[in-house]
Amino acid sequence: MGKREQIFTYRNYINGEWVVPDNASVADNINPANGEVLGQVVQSTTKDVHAAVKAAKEAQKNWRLVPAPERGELLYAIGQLLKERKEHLARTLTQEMGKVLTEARGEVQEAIDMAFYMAGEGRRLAGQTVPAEMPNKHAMSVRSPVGVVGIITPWNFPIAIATWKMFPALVAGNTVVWKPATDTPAMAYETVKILEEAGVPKGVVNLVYGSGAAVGDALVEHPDVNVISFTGSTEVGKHIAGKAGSLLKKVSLEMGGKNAIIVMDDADLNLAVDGIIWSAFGTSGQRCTACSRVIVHRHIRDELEERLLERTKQLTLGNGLDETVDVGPVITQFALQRIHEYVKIGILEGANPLCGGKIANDGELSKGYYYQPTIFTDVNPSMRIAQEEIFGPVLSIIPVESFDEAIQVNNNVAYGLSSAIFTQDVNRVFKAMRDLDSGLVYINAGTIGAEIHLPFGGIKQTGNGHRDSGLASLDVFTEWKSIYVDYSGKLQRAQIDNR
Ligand code: UN1
Repeated sequence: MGKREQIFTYRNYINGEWVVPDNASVADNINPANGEVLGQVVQSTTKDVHAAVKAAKEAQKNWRLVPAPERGELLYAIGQLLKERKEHLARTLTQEMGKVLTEARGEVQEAIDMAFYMAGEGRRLAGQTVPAEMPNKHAMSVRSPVGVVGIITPWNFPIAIATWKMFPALVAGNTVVWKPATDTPAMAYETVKILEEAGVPKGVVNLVYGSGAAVGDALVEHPDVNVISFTGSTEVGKHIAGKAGSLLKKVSLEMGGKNAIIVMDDADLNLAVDGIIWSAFGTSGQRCTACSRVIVHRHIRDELEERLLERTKQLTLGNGLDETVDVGPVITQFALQRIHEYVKIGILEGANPLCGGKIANDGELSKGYYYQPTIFTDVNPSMRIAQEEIFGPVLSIIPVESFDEAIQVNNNVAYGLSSAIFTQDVNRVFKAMRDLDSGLVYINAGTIGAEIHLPFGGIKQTGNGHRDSGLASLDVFTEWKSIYVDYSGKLQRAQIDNR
């Protein structure tokens, strides 16, 4: 058998069957660490989307009637399988996405945590019982499933983000059509395999692929898809919001970030340096929560820069499967070029490169897509490198004179996902908690590492008012239904007979 024939093709999963679309074109699934072709992924068509939505709509008729604790039990079984396969999943994730193994394990852990968290929710899904205005009348509100949910997820957290959305959707009684990123089809395949093995009934979760807008648009525009939950770029999010808006369709969007860490003159500098290195260069800066700005008090700027420089120079680049590697590749050649363009922009803008600034292509690295961890100093807050999301290992240091200026610089960007401050001053802590304009705020910690049982998301161009994770995610996947039961045996006219 020739090598090509052995290559696995990642297929659609529709109504419980793994299917290849008619006349399917395929794209390669590439390991960004070394350019190796790991498999091929089908490019679904709008026809596949229609078949998937039809299956999901049909399956929802029964799924919504399965008692929620039973739906939760299925999530518990899924959690167990995820736990058993954690190492395999983490290795698969590192291979196709590039993040280092320790981080890949961490991401799979998020999926496990979400499964168990939402399994428990099957026994809650709490509504409210409240007094009615009239005698012999009962009033309550319950959470009702929305129906069919369209889930569109990115490559940077292929299992965590998908499960943040899928598990609350499922426990609430919805069925799902999932379109993962075509850069990470193996993780989508492994995830759906586990759901299948755990006994998720056919049609309850369906999988389609597609790069470009056609497949996503078909999902967003389909009249039987009741909610869209999307994580990805602000540009695509706006496109989806435009379409969904005119259809009056509920859409939950999690998009970009331009997250900062503020380091005040009273900070524990060792801790701050740890937090910055981890948040800026972890996942090669490819998190929407990544720190790409450090806002530092002038008094400690030199010392902080010196320490950051020393630590950054020690970081090793390479294949994330090697446990000694600190920073893996970025996702594609295109991403690598895009990051490098930003570095060139920074230099033209007059920022001062302290280290990095180049595509890393020594020896083995030349086979993959590696960028040197880069730090710019003397960055002015209005520069493009300090305003736009780069999504790579590029950090800008912005010196400030005061706490108030630090808060102002932090907030003066289009995004509002994650902010952090290092300080020992309790008054500053409380002011920062109040005044930092973002959905996530960290005190004496970096900007990454959100936990799954708290709401995740942001304000301004980062989101549109909804949240993933935590109980807040149930608001995306349920509709409130207010119910009145009048057991008086007569017509009671609210607001009239009792006034
Ligand atoms: C993302 O980058 O889109 O808080 C998600 C974090 C992770 C999730 C990041 N738990 O950094």
